[in-house]
This record gives sequence, structure tokens and C-alpha cells, in this order.
Amino acid sequence: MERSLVLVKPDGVRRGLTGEVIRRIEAKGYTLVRLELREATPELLAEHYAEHQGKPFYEPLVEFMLSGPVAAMVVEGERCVEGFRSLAGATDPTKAAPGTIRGDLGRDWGLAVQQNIVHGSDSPESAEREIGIWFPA
Ligand code: RTP
Ligand code: MG
Repeated sequence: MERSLVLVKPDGVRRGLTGEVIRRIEAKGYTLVRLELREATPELLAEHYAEHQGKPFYEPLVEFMLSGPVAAMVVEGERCVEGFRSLAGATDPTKAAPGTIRGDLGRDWGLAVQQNIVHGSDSPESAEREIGIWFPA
């Protein structure tokens, strides 16, 4: 069965949207197999966001991800990686379609980085890599 790593980012946790994100995941029919509220660390984020190191938004992204607790979860279900990306919507919450998490609940705050409530793995391979980082065996 396919798995995805989903994070409710610090903005989502701060705004009390963790339950709403879980509700949408479960309503879709996916299963939560791990769930933990935790603080990220610079080391963990350097691994998680390795592909973004050196990009202009990398430093503000790490600062944002360290600004409060994150709800980390492993979601399981048929094609759930692609399925959760559909539930999440476009990266830019202003452009994200209504009906999606980012489209319904996110907006542009005019800050240095998109604070867009959730992360979802972008491929089954990324998912296994990210699950290993957040939930080492
Ligand atoms: P995610 O990895 O969080 O699921 O989001 P994504 O695939 O839609 O976006 P990605 O390109 O992987 O970027 C990772 C996160 O970096 C922040 N970002 N801000 N120009 C900006 O302000 C900007 N670009 C990227 C977002 O938090 C994005 O989710
Ligand atoms: Mg991404």
C-alpha cells in the first residue's frame, strides 16, 4: 500500500487547523498510520528540504518551519501521494483551487515564504525518503 508523509506546518498548527486537515484526509478514505506533534530541527529540515537548499526561499522556509510545532503524519492508501497533493492544492494559496486545503484555508500573507498549511510528499520515492527522516525505524 502506498504511503505519504504529510506535515501540518507551523501556520496550520498555530491556526488550529490540524483537526481539519486530518478530517479531510480521513474523509477521503486514507488511513493515518503515524501521527506526532513535534518541533523540527535545522538538521532534520536540511534533510527534508535537501532539494531546495540554495534557493532564495530556503532560509525563510527553514525559519518558518522552526517557528512552532509541526504535526507529522504517515498517510496510507491507494495512490495517496497524488491524492493528497490534490487535496492540498497549489503551492501558492492564492492560486490554489477552492475545495482544496490551501484554496479553502490559506491565503497570501505577504511574507518571505509561502505559509501554505501543509506539506505532502511529491512522489512515492520522496515519501519513503521523507518517512525515514521524520519516523526513523
Ligand atoms: P510542499 O513541499 O510543502 O508539499 O509544497 P510544494 O511541493 O507545493 O512546494 P515546493 O516547491 O516543494 O516548496 C516547498 C515549500 O517551500 C515554500 N515555498 N515558498 N516563493 C515562495 O514563497 C515559496 N516557494 C516555495 C512553501 O512552503 C512550499 O510548500
Ligand atoms: Mg515539495
